[in-house]
Amino acid sequence: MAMPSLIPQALAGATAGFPVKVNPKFDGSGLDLTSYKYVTSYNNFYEFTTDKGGVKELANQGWKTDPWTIKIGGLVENPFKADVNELVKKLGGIEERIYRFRCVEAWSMVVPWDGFPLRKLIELAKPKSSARFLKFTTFVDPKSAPGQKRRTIDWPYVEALNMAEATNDLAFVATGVYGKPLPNQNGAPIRLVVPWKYGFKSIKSIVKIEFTSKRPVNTWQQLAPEEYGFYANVNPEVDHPRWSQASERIIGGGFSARQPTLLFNGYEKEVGHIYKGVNLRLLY
Ligand SMILES: Nc1nc2c(c(=O)[nH]1)N[C@H]1C(S)=C(S)[C@@H](COP(=O)(O)O)O[C@H]1N2
Ligand SMILES: [Mo]
Repeated sequence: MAMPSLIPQALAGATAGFPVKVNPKFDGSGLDLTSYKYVTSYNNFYEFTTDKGGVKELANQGWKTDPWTIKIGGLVENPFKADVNELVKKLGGIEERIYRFRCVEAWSMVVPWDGFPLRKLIELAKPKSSARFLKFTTFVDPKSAPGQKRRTIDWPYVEALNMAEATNDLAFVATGVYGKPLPNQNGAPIRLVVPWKYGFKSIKSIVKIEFTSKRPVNTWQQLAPEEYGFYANVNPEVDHPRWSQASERIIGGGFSARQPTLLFNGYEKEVGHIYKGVNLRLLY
């Protein structure tokens, strides 16, 4: 008999679209996957705690991520609200993509995400010509998320992309990981994944996406503008004021496993054109 999961299934995120097939364009050839155990137990999710090893437990003590409504609005022809499962069905399902993932704290993973390209959701919303940015907002619920009882961040956590970034084929919305619905600690039931940018851009547990004409101020930029910018593109040549970004620790790779960090986290071919003529040192 199979061991029952310690996490009640009722608390898991959106189940629509599984089982899922790997998109052959992003099949992870040449990459070593980070194990499911590390992906789901070494987490940054300040709504719960700043202790990476403690998020999993705190995010699974009754916080409900199903059902979950996401609201799309702002400068669009077609504003809408949808349950995440309904949204997945409306967009024609999900696929799996294996991406590198690089945190600004100089550690990295390789993760098989399940979800859909952000572009599909943008096409459904039909942005007006005045829309230049997408602003993403996380839930606020201090009863379920004890980290929100503390003023570490001016809640809710927000992030943003410009339109060229958001419509790039790599920009992905995940509802799962490793072929299963997203566990709460990974940002159930719906999160962003922007693999050429530092991990903090990949905002978790999204409740609202707004199309705006002005550039929104993202949470980490607001907290420490000299350390974290709007773009946050992975760049080994631009160090964080307090540490080098030239290399990264490979999570689950064993003691002292490191590798050089790549410009745009190895996705220069796909996204380099967006930043032609941009001073990446000034716009970090
Ligand atoms: N809402 C929210 N989203 C968030 C964060 C957070 O604290 N709150 N942390 C970010 C950071 S710093 C990283 S590295 C990734 C971590 O994602 P993971 O736990 O799935 O690896 O989530 C990002 N998204
Ligand atoms: Mo991060």
